[in-house]
Amino acid sequence: MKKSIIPLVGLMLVSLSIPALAQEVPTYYAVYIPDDKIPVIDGDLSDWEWVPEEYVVEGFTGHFLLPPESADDLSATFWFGWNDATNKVYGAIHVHDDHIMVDLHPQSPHMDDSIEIHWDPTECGQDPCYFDPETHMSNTCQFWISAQTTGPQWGIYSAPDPTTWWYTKDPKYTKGIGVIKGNEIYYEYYITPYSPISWDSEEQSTLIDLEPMMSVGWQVGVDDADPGINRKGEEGATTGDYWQSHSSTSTVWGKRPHVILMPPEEVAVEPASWGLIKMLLR
Ligand SMILES: [Ca+2]
Ligand SMILES: [Ca+2]
Ligand SMILES: [Ca+2]
Repeated sequence: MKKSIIPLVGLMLVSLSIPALAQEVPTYYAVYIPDDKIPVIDGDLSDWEWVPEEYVVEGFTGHFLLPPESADDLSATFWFGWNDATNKVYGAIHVHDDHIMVDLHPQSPHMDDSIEIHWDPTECGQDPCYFDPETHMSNTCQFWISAQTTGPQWGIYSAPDPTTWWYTKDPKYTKGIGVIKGNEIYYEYYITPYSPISWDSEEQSTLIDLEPMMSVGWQVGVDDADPGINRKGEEGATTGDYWQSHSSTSTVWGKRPHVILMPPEEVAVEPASWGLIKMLLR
């Protein structure tokens, strides 16, 4: 039974051998995606096979309602990237899950098998579920991607219907998808960064210009619903309340991890140089 949770930055921390970093908010590195390698958002993750292994993150860190019982219960691999010309961040997640449960909560997909992306382009630290009721503005967003087969697979909590909202209905801004194949779910997405972002219109939103070495707030949580047990760990659940595992880094670290947007020339950067990069950013 595998209960150990591999820190997302484990590879880099081991490489650096600096114990003090283990208690800090994690830092991830978004690989620079060349113009000819922009991924197609379709659930086929072969677009990401070129990414150097230093940028591929396996396992979870952070808080769980109930930790996965084993790698078969829930395990995941994460890819992060960005491109300057498109001014978008891209991501992919491969989740293995022993019981795939979708379509039970079309209005609350986090209670089914799904992922949640917290995105804070200016690292303001605001609650990602919050839109100001008067200004209709938010500085951060919490996106969800589900693999449900009915209804939308992509939206933002506390925001308008994703099928009608200007930001989520038009793929020029953002897109996400989850594709189920047996016991695997393949998620893929991109985000155009606005902060603040307006409930009402693009004109009232502020586009963030992504630049090399920029630090943004970004995390991915994975939700697992399995039959027979609910989120409180109670056996014999017979209703739709099967949500039981959720990995979330913000709870344990106090705030969202940093993601550094790597410059194009650093695609093949050696792990030994991560320490220098971290020092330059302090
Ligand atoms: Ca793809
Ligand atoms: Ca499971
Ligand atoms: Ca599940």
